[in-house]
Amino acid sequence: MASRSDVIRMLVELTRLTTLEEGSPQAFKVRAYENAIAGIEAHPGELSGLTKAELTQIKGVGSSTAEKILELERTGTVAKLEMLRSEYPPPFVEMTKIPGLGPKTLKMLRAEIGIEDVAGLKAAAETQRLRDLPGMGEKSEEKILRAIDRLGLGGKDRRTPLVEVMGLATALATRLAELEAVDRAVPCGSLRRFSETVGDLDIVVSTTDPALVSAEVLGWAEVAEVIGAGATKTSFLTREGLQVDIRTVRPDQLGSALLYFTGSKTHNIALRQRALDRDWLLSEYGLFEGETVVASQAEEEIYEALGLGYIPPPLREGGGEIEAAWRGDLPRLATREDIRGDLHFHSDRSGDGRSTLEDMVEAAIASGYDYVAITDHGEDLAINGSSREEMIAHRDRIRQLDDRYSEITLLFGCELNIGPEGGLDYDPTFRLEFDYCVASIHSHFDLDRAAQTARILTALGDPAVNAIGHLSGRYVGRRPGVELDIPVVLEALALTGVALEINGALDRLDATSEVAREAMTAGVDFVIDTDSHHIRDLVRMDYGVAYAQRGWVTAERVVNTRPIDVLRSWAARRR
Ligand code: DGT
Ligand code: CA
Ligand code: CA
Ligand code: ZN
Repeated sequence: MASRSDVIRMLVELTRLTTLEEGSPQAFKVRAYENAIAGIEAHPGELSGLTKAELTQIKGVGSSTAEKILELERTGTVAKLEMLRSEYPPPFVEMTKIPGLGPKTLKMLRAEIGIEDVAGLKAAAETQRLRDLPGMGEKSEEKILRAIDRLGLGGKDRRTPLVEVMGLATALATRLAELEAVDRAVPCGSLRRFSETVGDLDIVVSTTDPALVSAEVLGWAEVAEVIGAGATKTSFLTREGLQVDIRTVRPDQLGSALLYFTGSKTHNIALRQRALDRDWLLSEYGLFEGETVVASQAEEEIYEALGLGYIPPPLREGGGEIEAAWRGDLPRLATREDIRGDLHFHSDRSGDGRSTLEDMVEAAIASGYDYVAITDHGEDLAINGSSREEMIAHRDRIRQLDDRYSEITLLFGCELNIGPEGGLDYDPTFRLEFDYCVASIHSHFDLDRAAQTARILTALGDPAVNAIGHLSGRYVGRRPGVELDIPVVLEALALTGVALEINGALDRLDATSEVAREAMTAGVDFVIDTDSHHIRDLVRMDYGVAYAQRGWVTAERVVNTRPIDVLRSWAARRR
């Protein structure tokens, strides 16, 4: 039986492959699938069991999409999708990540010189076989090679951005946890440590029936190729080439297994050494003194037996966390419970916003927030931005809603756009009318380090600016961030009290955890927020918090852990 998420996954894949087939994301069929996805997401309830007539009642769902949903329901697959998959296998689709290679170019490369994957493309660029093709030149060859290198698509040890793995990890773990014989199923490894890319996905399952788990896994639609199926470990590759390792353990050994398979390797080795110092042995099966189990059930018990406080997974990178735990001065990290509001939040006032102001505010209330700053884009961001007049009208709506909802305080905010020389939207006086502003870079990513640094310094000097959004502007696995003189930027942030944003969007996670840790030392304040453009984006707060922990960010330094009055006077202090 096809669940809502199966249907959406099918449509998302159809959208992607049809874009290739039709040669454009604007093609009629592509738009039709996108509209169907939007309609189904907005439609409450299951789709299973609906008739064709009922399905086409859903906004955006046409007759041909309805038939595909029914086909998926009936046969577990869709012929059209299977056809597109064989025409465009994952190695071919992967090339779409390279900037400048649109569907038309990819099809041309395939037709002219038989390019099927990144390796073939790289070889063709290196041997100068691209430059004479239509629309290509020497420059294109250089750009393609640079992009392959930068995106890490070239080598053996290529990694997958967290954003491409999180949904799958959650879905698989949930599916496993629902099995009768399974106690818990937890994604571990680099994903649990919240590394922005993962080499492979590790899921630890505590169960009394490992054979059943293995049989279940081998029946999944996600399994494109089985790598191994043993007594305690089943490994497979997905169609996208991601390796998934599912490990089963006895329920009483869950703690030691979680600890071991979460890593990092460096952290594990240091822990094992501490055990050895006491003549104990630590393995994935437990902490042992000879034959006797000292601890194995829960991670906390193992840390405690070793004389350490509990170390949250994002800290387990061998960056001094064990020493800190031993001294008893692990930082009081920011947690999701500490967060009182979101300060980077779009409505459909922004051209790229996807939910109405009312829906966004209600979602914020449902998240238990005390306050939220509505930060739609400033006027400089072309079609996504709002003119001064539009902003004034928007402010009136925000104030009205603020009166209507007593449970939350709405701040009238803006995401200001940082220009190439640090200029900001509107004029200095109008900017001061906002209760709160985050300022971010959205263009001119190619400027040199000195110019980028100067641009940020100019922007944060403006008294309307409360925070710098997604500092480097990177997209993990797609676009490297701008180059900055980080110590200089951090010093300026500390001096002005402008907060450094940790953006919870999984493809951003920016500022990076390395920069965040330096910023902690430099005395910088933080804001952890979601940059939500749709009500489903609010979940990013969990991600932002986990990633901030990876940078050792403490609750006390995060401005949106503070009560509204404190937050408000902080935000207004330079206005
Ligand atoms: P990845 O997959 O490259 O993003 O990184 P991880 O950390 O997920 O590494 P992975 O998948 O090779 O192994 C998962 C965990 O298993 C790892 O974090 C720690 C543990 N582990 C793997 N190999 C070793 C080892 O040789 N010694 C120790 N002590 N632990 C290991
Ligand atoms: Ca892994
Ligand atoms: Ca692994
Ligand atoms: Zn934004």
